[in-house]
Amino acid sequence: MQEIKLKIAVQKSGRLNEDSIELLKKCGVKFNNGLGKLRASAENFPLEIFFLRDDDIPEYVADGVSDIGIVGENVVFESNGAVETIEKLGFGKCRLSLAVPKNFPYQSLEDFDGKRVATSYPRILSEFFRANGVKSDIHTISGSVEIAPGIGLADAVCDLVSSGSTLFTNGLREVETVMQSEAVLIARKNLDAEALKILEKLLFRIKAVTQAKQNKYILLNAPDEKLSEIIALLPGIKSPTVMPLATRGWSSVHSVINENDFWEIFETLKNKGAEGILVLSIDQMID
Ligand code: PRT
Ligand code: ZN
Repeated sequence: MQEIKLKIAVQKSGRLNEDSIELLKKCGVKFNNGLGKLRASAENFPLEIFFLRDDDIPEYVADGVSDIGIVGENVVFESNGAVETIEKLGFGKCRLSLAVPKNFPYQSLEDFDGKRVATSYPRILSEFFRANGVKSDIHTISGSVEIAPGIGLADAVCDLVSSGSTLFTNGLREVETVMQSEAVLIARKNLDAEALKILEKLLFRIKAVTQAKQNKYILLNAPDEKLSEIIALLPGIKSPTVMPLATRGWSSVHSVINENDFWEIFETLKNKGAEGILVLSIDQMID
């Protein structure tokens, strides 16, 4: 009998391609993603990988060409594919925002009434305007949205933003956020039992990888008289590991810490006498 494989669609090339592949590889899935490949079969996991344009992924998943996929939430919301969002993946973060020419005296959403707004996200934008009682004229264009006001095609734009430099260099000012977005794992509704079983196995690994990314392994040397105060700053998963150093009066403390918290408590650790602080990345983390 042939082994059942779960089919996953990832972006063929573009902003999500590398992170999607890295995520699967960190999940221990081995496959050959050589240039120009349209599909690959994993060697050690029941997974078949399809490399597609991101815009097509929700529909391919909804239609059953693929079972699951990795794509930006913005693309999922814009498509009419009946898919479920299973997990946020923490990369490809951006926002879909409204922006106006720098000299536009913007005050509130009402200012978009009767204006021409260029976007590649007509579905999301019209829903946003409808919810906010704005009647604007949405112009759908598929690329280079940011140049539309400059060439007289529109009065404003609604586009994805990450650093903001594209808007800036085109003389535009971001004024409202329509949605926040990041890469997500999507799945077809009503997957059969066997596909679900593989998905659960993969999802368990994905969670271990995404959780690990947000955390760091921290090691430091602490003077024994400050140990309890230092430990209080480093709760760890259960509690930190404390081991005596060969030098009397000193201990080594090992713990796991949220990456953002580290910079918050780093000064306090130093002030309490912590020395030799090492912060290491974690590949996988299972509570
Ligand atoms: O070929 P294919 O259709 O697969 O790819 P694509 O060209 O349609 O998409 P791609 O690779 O550009 O983006 C894939 C996904 O990455 C998007 O759907 C988002 O979910 C996510 N993402 C994250 C972004 C950005 N950040 C982003 N900054 N997608 C696009 N941009 C563009 C934006 O459209 C604008 O042109 O980058 C420019 C703005 O960037 P800043 O840094 O100047 O603000
Ligand atoms: Zn695309």
